Amino acid sequence: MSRLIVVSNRISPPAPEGASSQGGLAMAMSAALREYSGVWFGWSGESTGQYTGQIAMQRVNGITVATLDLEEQDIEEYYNGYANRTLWPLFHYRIDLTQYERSFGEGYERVNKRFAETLLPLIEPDDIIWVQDYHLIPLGRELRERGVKNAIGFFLHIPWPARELILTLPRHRQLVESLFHYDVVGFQTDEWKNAFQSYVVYDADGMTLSDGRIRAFGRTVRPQAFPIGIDAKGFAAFKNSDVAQESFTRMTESKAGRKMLLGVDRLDYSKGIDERMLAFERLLIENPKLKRKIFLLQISTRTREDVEAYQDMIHRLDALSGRINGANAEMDWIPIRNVHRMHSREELAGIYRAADVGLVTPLRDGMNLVAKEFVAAQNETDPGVLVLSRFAGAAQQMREALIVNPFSQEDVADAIKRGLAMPVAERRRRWRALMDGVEKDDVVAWRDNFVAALEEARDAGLKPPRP
Ligand code: ADQ
Repeated sequence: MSRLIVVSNRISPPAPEGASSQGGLAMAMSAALREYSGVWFGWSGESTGQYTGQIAMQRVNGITVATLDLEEQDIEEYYNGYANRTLWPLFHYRIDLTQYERSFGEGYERVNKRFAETLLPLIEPDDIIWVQDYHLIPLGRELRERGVKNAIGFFLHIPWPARELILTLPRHRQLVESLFHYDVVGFQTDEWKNAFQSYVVYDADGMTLSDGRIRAFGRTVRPQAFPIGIDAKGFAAFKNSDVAQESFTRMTESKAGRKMLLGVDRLDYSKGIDERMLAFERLLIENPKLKRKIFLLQISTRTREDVEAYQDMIHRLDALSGRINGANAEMDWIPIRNVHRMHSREELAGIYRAADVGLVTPLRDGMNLVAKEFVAAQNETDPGVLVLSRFAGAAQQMREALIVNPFSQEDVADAIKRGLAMPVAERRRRWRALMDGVEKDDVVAWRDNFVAALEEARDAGLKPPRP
C-alpha cells in the first residue's frame, strides 16, 4: 500500500478520542488517516516573527503530523485574505462580501510556494499526495514545477460556483489552470463538478473526453464527485458513551415536555442561521398555539473572528435572537436558546438525540456533516426529523429528509410544522433510509474511493503510450 500524504491548510492534531472540537474537514481527515501509516502536513495555526520553513514533526495516534508556522503577513493575506475574504464568500455565492485585493492573491501564491518547498523533502517516490480544499489550489502546480512526479489529487470541500461567479475573480484562468496539474480533482457532488466542467468548456476552450476526463490548458484531469461522510463507526461510539447519555438526560429534562428544534453550525453566513431564526419566528406568529410548546436551540461556534463579515454576523445574530425573544417570550418560556460554545462529540451526540427536528438550512454548503451526525445520533424507535436545505451538497444524497428552500421562510416554517406532526412510523421509515446512507457512504468510503481513483490515474500514467 502506498503511503498517503494529506495536505490541508491547518492541522488540528487528532485529538484524544471524544475530546474533539474540530471543524468538518479536520474531523474527516483524522478519521480518514487513522488506518493509514500516513503523513498529515499543514500550517500549525501558529504565527512566527519571520518565516523559517522549519517543520515540526509529531506522532499522534499513529499518524505523522508535520506542521509549519507562518508569519503574520502570510496569515493575513493568504488565510484571512484570499481564502476567507475572497474564495470562501465567492464560492458560497456571496459576491457582495467578496474582496478582491492584489495583495491577497500574492500572499496566496507565496504560501502555496512555501508549502511546496517545505513538503518536497518529505515526499518519497511511491507516496500518493492528497491536497485538501480551496486554500491550496495552486499547490499541485508548485509541486510539479519542483519535479514531483507522484500521483497528486485535490479535493474541494466547498461548492464550485456557477461560471458567472468565477468570472468575477481577477486571474480566474490562472486559478483554474492550477487544477490541471492534479491527476484527480474531487468535488462533493455532481452539481459542483458540472459547474467546474462548464467553466472549463465555455471559458477555457476545454473539452470533455469520452472517458469522463477533461482537457484544457494542454493538460488532462479527471473530475469526479466523492461525497464526504462522517466517521459513522466512531460516531456510534460517541453516541453510546456515558457523556452522551448524560447530555441527553440533561437536555430531555430541560425540554420539560416541549419539542425541541435544533441548529448546530459553525457561525458562518453561509449556514443560513439568520434566515432559520426568521423562519422560526414566522412559524410562531402564524401558529400561536405552538408558542410555549416548542423552542429552538441554536448552537453556533465562533470561527474566523479576524474577518469583519464574521464579527458582523455574531452581532447580527445576537441582536436577532434577542429581538425575537423580546417580542415573543413569556415569563416561563423563551423561544430561542442562542448558545455560542463548542461541545465535545459525545455531548453533541446526546443533544442531537434529544432534538425532535434538526434544522440544517445553509444557503450554500459543500456537503454539511451536521445533517449526517444528526441522523447518526437518533434513537431508532423515536427518531427526530431532519429538515435539510436543497442547497447543501448533502441534499443530493439525503432524499428522505424534508428538503426545503432556506430562502423561503414559509417553506422552512411549513417543513418544521410537518416534522413536528410526523407520525412515528413515517419518522422511522425516513430515518432508516437516511441512516443506511450515512453508514454506507461514510468517511472511510470517501477516502477509499478517492485513493482508488488516484491510484488508477497514477497506474494509467505509468503505462507506456500506445503505439
Ligand atoms: P464546515 O463548514 O465546517 O465544513 P460541516 O460539514 O457542517 O461544516 O462541519 C461542521 C463540523 O463542526 C461538524 O462535525 C460539527 O459537529 C462540528 N461543530 C459545529 N458546531 C459545533 C459545536 N458547537 N460544538 C462541537 N462541534 C461543532 C466544510 C464544508 C462542508 C463540508 C465539510 C467536510 O463547508 O460543506 O461538509 O467541510 O467536507
